[in-house]
Amino acid sequence: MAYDPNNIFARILRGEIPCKKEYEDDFALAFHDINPQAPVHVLVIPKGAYENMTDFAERASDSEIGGLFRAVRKVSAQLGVDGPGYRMIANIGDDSGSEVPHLHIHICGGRKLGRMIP
Ligand code: DGP
Repeated sequence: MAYDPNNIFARILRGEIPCKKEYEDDFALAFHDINPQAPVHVLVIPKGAYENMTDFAERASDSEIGGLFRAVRKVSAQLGVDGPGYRMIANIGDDSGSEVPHLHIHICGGRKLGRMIP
């Protein structure tokens, strides 16, 4: 499926829709989830147009891939969850329940998280 340039996160990247920004650099933007599932719930997205992790792994440059994961690390430190721990989630495809077709890594933490491996 082709990337939809009008998905909600593409519009956030273009500044057409506001977000509560936590972090930004050349490769990534991080903002607070609109419907938080934990005391800390932030989404980290690449600036490039990638639908999900499959698309990203296939088409993104090594710099973009490194940049996204370094941003996750910086955001976790900035939010203070790197010490106590946190969970990264990237939903892919229909079975995962993924809603927004722009790659996003959820960072969830700030409390003890239940086991979630199905
Ligand atoms: P997923 O199910 O993995 O596709 O997660 C999508 C997440 O995006 C979900 O937790 C809610 C969040 N979300 C959806 N629309 C918006 C929005 O307009 N702003 C923000 N900040 N988050 C959004």
